[in-house]
Amino acid sequence: MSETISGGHLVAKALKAEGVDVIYTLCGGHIIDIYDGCVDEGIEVIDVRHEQVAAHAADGYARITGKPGCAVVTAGPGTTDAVTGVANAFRAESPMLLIGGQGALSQHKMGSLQDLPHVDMMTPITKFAATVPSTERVADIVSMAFRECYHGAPGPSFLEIPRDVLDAKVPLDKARIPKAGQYRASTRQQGDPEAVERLADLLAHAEKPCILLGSQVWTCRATDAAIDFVRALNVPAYMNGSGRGTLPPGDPHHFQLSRRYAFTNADLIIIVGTPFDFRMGYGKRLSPTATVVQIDLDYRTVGKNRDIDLGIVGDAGLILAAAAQAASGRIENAGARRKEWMDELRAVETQAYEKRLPRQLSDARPIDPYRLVHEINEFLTEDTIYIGDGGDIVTFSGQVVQPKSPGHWMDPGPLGTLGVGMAFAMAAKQARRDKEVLCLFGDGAFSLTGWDFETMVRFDLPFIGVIGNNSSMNQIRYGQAAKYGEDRARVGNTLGDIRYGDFAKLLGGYGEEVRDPAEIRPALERARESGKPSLINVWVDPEVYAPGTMNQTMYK
Ligand SMILES: Cc1ncc(C[n+]2csc(CCOP(=O)(O)OP(=O)(O)O)c2C)c(N)n1
Ligand SMILES: [Mg+2]
Repeated sequence: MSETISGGHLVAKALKAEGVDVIYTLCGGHIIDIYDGCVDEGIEVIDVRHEQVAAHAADGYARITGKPGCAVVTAGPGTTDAVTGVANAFRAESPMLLIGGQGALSQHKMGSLQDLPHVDMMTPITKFAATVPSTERVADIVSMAFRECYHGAPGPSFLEIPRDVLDAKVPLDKARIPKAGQYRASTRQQGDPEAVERLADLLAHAEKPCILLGSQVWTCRATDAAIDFVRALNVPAYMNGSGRGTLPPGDPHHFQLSRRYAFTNADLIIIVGTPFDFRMGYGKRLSPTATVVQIDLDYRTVGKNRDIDLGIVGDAGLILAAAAQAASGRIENAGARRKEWMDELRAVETQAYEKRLPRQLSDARPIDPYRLVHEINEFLTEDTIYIGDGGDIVTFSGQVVQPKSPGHWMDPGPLGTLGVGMAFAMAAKQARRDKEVLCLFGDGAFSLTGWDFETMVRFDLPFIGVIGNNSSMNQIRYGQAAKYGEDRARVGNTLGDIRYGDFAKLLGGYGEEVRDPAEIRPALERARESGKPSLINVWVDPEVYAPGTMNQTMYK
């Protein structure tokens, strides 16, 4: 008799071929054969408390490792619970595969347990969604889904595997099992060489250039190319999303607080790997007279919402390196020529910083959120991965916290999903045991997925959790107060006064309550020392709001 293999074991072989060494999951009878396959292939199984967390963790794993992440959930509610995680990965351009169970094909449309039209549900929020029709094709279709994750800007794929397809055993020689490194090619594109030449030309003539290094700079692992580019051509750089940390704070080309000034006054603006979405005011905040260049992995993003002077589709690293090379020799004395512009921006930057500094150092009680995010910024090391998960408190941190290394900043991305924090911390710590992980939560955001703190304890994944606790969904409350008046501002946004430090202890972690600003730093140090998953619950002033919240920029 020839050797046989089941569908679940074929899934595990396909994951192994892709280099995936962990799946995030919440169990169900439809999917257990995949676990059995993972045991054979040496793939770790991390079981979480909510499928949303499994999907966010797969997204986070992809961001941290550069490999696709994988979450495995059961049919019906398991899959619907994971929708938010897939949707977040879709908007954030994060390559992950969600595998959902499904009722047996032999019971198709008969009303089997947890039967739902998963593929229809997932199609609009994935790059590829399909049913696996036969056991022989399981590994083949998993590898197809991974190929599709890398079409243009990366994104998620979804597969549902009916229970009988997954559990059946087929002769090994009948199954197609793609071999590692032999079923998909690099999708890195160099960009149209003529367009790169034009960019070099624009750079040679610009007096006041600036560049925005967006998330794709990290996705493309283009950090070195971006650094070489800004240094060789003397271009001030702003960073957003996962692009934060490309240059370390203190670097002469690292700018942050003068972004609006630069976008208003520059003569050449180069936007790399970030769409003209709400975070960019749909492109309206860029000077109408500036020459605008947009570089992106996805042709659909280039020129969307705002006209551009030059668009280049392709890999950020290859394009920046080629443009720097083409411009070198053509730019005479870029350093001296742009010194005045750089000085001008630095002055704006310094003024904005000094204006805010007293707030950052405030001894006020209740604690000024600026003080909390200032303390966190001071506490971060080059090896701390920073995660933000919340509303107003995270808006504060976006202004003040500066990651010290590339790839050390994680936020949900343009879906603005509360609840990513625990999952991102889980993926980051699991993939990079050598790193410290710090997550700042709003108390509202924390409570969406906070039970997975227990998973962090169970898998011994120490991290420093900080809760900016204002007993409110403050970012929303601000808008309600502004629109309906203070007497109606408290509807639907008030949370209990929860001692989350005690919650951490209950679940086996380290916890503290902090009400004195002078105690923030020592508490953070003790959390670091504890070597445990921790929650430092910092009671911040609920009556102050971040400028970004007060401008309600996210709705504009
Ligand atoms: C999943 C999800 N639900 C709802 C929202 C809408 N929302 C945006 S900010 C916010 C308040 C968050 O409260 P918290 O995390 O406590 O942060 P705070 O604003 O109080 O600092 C809410 C509910 C969202 N972004 N994501
Ligand atoms: Mg809150």
